[in-house]
Amino acid sequence: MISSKGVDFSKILKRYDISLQNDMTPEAAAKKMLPKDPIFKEIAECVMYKKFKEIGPVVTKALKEKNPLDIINDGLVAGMEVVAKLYADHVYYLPDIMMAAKTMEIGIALAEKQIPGGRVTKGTVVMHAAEGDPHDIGKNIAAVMTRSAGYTVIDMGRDVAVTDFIDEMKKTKPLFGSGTALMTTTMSAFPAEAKLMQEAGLTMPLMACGGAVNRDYANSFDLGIYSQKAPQTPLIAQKILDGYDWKKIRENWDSIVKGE
Ligand code: B12
Repeated sequence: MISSKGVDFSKILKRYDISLQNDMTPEAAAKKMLPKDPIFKEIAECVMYKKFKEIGPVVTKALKEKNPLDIINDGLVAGMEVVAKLYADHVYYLPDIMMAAKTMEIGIALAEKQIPGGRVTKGTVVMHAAEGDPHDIGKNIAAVMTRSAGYTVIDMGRDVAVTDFIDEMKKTKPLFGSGTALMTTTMSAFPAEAKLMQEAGLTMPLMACGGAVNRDYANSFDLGIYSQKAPQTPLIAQKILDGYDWKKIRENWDSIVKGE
């Protein structure tokens, strides 16, 4: 009878073509990119190694010592950054990403419950991921941060039709709207939305975000402003509350985000 005893599966289930192309391994990426703080490191490791059964207890334990927003940014998001790097280097595949994202989301849900505030709202923000775009992890993080900074967030989800976003903006008249695009094929939703907003007489800024977008692109159409990272959003939102319009935000962008 054939026995699998003693077989080293790591050599069989190995993409030798990829191994030849680069030296990147999860362990090498972890060494380079994982946070040094042991509590954040343990959280980030759960995400990068897709330990979705362990993340709950690990985050619950961490919440006794660390601030929930730091747990999200320095632990959960840090782990997801390693995953994105491994995906870019063809070490991880789509199923890995989906499991890692799920692990991160379990952690975010737990940390979010411990964020104080949220009773008094400073204003409403409408968020969405662009039409055709399924990437919503960054948007979800931005929504958590914006809520925790005291704003009401209407999160329209992902793959939101341009017309649905405009209808929501007309109905809610928020402080500003934000959109996320991680694909070059979906980022053109933002200038289209900005044009429709103007036709509807809406003048609030439209924050264009996500990996496909950069500051030049966001500044290339009227109403467009940029936010590179989720933690920058509350700083920009505060300026909108202070009366800054989209032009003034653009002019003062560097000083507003203060290296965040
Ligand atoms: C996770 C992921 C997926 C997941 C998405 C799960 C989900 N629910 O989001 C799944 C597996 C579904 C997926 C699918 C696809 N993906 Co994908 N995916 C990724 C990946 C690896 C990571 C993205 C991510 O979540 N990063 C972590 C988060 C935290 O980062 P982030 O979104 O950039 O957010 C940060 C900032 O951008 C910003 N931000 C983001 N949104 C917002 C919003 C606001 C308001 C603010 C202030 C800030 C902000 O703040 C965050 C950090 O602070 C990227 C690679 C990469 N390096 O980015 C590819 C990537 C985006 N995917 C890509 C592609 C091509 C696809 C597919 C088309 C693949 C395929 N062939 O099927 C499909 C989409 C099919 C479809 N149309 O339905 C390409 C896009 C290429 C391009 N330029 O167009 C990328 C870049 C990979 C690559 N290098 O080719 N993907």
